[in-house]
Amino acid sequence: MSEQSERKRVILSGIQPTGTFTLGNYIGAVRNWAKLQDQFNCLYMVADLHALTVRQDPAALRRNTREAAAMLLAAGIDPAQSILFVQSHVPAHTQLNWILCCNAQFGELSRMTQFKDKSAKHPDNVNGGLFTYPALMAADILIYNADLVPVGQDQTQHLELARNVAQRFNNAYSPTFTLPEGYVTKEGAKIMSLADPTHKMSKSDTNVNAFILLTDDRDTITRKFKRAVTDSDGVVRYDPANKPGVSNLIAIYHIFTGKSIEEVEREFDGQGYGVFKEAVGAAVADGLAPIQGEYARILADKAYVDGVLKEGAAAASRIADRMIQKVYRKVGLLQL
Ligand code: ATP
Ligand code: LTN
Repeated sequence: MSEQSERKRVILSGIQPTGTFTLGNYIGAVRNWAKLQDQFNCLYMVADLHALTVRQDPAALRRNTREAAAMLLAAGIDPAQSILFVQSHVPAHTQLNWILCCNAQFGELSRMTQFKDKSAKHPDNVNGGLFTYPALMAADILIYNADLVPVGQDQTQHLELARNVAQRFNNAYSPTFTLPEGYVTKEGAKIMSLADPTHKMSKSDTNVNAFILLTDDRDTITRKFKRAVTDSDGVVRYDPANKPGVSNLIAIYHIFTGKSIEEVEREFDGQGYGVFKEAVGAAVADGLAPIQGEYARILADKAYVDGVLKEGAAAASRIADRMIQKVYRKVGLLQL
């Protein structure tokens, strides 16, 4: 077997500590991360620098960062198998960010829909970091030569940009970066808001009824699903184009119960939305309960969480520092 085929492929992904994780984050991204640990060399990161592209309260950001790490551990990321770290603890990411900013074009950055959406949402703070956000994300990925990046559908445009920048760099200098592929699962790649099922569920939504947080208790989960916006035809049928609210709930129920879409439709045939919503709430509450238990236990031991992050940062830095030296040399920065 050649050395190349023996090398375990590398996975990197990140999540912003902009608040408590939602069901969308869990289904679209985090749920898959633990499953990939046996098969791949995994690096998982709390993207605190990316969070700064939107104004953050310093104390809340610090708290959210530790809580995000604890939640990732609760969701099954095993520090004995994977490298778990905080983005700002590995300075090579920001070093590579600058090099990639100089290789990313204004035009391609201008086309990013997340930039357009977030600019519209925060018109008073359309900052440079928001604009170059994808270059830092490309740095996160390319610095480890990641092969696969498990994310939700909303991040595929950023991944495409990372590939383009990597390719451009490789052509301009010499082969340096692996071109990363997205790993977007078909199911649940985009969980929709419970208040407006034409928009994705987002943890920074100002309407708390729009999302389920992974820390929501059973009553809150039940209540939020009961209030979820559906439609008036009263039939539990999967049809995302015409019945986005009901289809979103079917997708969630399917993921938490393992029942196929057809089975779900049959199960609630002839029953009203009330019964269906109740069942979705119960399935989600049951599914999240073990994670919530673990989360409380892990978060109570701050020293443990911080210790994991410290070791993670050291392990990630060993890889990233080597790569940034190589890149600096290739672009012609003087080495002493
Ligand atoms: P924010 O509201 O602060 O922009 P967010 O909820 O969109 O945050 P991110 O930290 O940007 O969350 O995303 C973390 C991961 O979760 C990414 O891989 C993203 O694709 C995925 N993700 C976010 N929202 C959803 C969703 N509604 N459905 C599926 N995946 C999602
Ligand atoms: N932009 C991502 C978070 C993120 C990320 C990454 C994801 C930052 N760096 C690298 C994958 C790989 C988001 O979810 N909003």
